[in-house]
Amino acid sequence: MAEECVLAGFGQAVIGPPGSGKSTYVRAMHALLTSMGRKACIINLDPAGEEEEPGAAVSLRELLGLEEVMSELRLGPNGALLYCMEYLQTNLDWLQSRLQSMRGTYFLFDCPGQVELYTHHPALPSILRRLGEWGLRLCAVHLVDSHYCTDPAKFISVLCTSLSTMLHVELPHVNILSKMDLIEQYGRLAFNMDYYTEVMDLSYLVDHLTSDPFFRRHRRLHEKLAEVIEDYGLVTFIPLSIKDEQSLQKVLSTVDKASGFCYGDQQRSLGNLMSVAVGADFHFASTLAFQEKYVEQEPRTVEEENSDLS
Ligand SMILES: Nc1nc2c(ncn2[C@@H]2O[C@H](COP(=O)(O)OP(=O)(O)O)[C@@H](O)[C@H]2O)c(=O)[nH]1
Ligand SMILES: [Mg+2]
Repeated sequence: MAEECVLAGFGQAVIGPPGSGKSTYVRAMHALLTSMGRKACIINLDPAGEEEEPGAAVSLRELLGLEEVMSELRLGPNGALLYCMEYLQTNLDWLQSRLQSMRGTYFLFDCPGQVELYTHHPALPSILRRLGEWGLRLCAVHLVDSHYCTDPAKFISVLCTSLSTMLHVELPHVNILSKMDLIEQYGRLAFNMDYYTEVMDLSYLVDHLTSDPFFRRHRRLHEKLAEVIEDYGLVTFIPLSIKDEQSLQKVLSTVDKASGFCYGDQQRSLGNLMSVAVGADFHFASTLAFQEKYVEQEPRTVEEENSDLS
């Protein structure tokens, strides 16, 4: 089998800082996909934590554990985690053979929470790139705790991290504000929620921030940071509460558009492609039909495609 086809399929790389809700999201997304009849599995790439991720089909800990790396190489938790990712990067044949046995499944990668992996360390992007070369079309799902919306200075730093993550990871990308059910408990917001999710005119945020005497002398710095974020124009967020299935479905349909899943196989699913192109809301029955088609890998004739459209 040609190397580029060994893993033909789709999936999500779930990334973000520690505690942002990645593992919770992965479990909830797995349950949602399963309830919709879409075959999915969890791949735990986080070697940290005391307990094994429940429901993970594959875990990096089968290859090596954080604790043994810490004790054998005398590294702290952060250094040991980076070592684990570099070890995985040089032993990707292990991951390939584990994933190959589940070919056609939708993969949910639960990634570690070290921010340097997403902003400048080369291991994770290199691993994700390799997965792409094997034919796996991934979307990065980047979770950020919505708590940061309550503080303008923290929100600007979240925008900067999200932007550098998008540029570093180099995948179709969906940013999420997680734990939205807690937003009222977190405190009063200076602007309405759309302002934060759509990342509207940041001069208001800078004005609000510099009304605080402590930040006033750093106004120019914040203006410049806001300018960089606005010039790229890449960062927006989708609000998510794990208890609200509708918000999870909204995330899934955005991810499916970003990764191309909703278009189906580009050569075959003309129907899906056109329904997305005309803005028709994507319905999940067609993704299930696509998955079945995709797994059986049967080429379809033009007549069959046309009958899909009628
Ligand atoms: N209220 C609420 N708690 C959440 C939500 N998502 C995650 N959590 C909690 O946040 C904590 C950290 O979540 P976890 O998935 O372990 O984060 P990870 O370190 O990014 O994998 C856990 O206690 C979760 O129960 C959410 O949408 N709402
Ligand atoms: Mg986790």
